[in-house]
Amino acid sequence: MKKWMLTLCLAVCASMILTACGGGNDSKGGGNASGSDASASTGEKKTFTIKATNWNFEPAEIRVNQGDTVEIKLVNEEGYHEIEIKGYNKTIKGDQTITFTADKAGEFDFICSVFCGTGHDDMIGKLIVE
Ligand SMILES: [Cu+2]
Repeated sequence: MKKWMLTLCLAVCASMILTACGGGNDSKGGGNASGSDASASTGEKKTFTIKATNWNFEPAEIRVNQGDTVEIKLVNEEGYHEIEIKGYNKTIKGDQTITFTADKAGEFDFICSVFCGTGHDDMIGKLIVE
């Protein structure tokens, strides 16, 4: 009988100590979160405005570094066009802005993804990530 009570007391005491310790570690961990800046600042932010007309993108080539945050705004100056960036699975609808991280290096075609007339197939640009 006495042994059983002693065991119970030890178990309760031990769990209280563990709980107290766990709480202390949690608050410490939260304070260290600001130390992760290095991984987020590997790239710069690059902003582009691409103007679409019948049937041309201007500029037709955009160049960024791998790891950059890329912001692209599509402005339809003539007609209605959308941009699909091949290999990045990104679509920019008319007069929309998208932001993504250029995490893959290479050359990626971007095309108009809505049929817009006779010159539709000529609407090809290139995103270069180096
Ligand atoms: Cu088109």
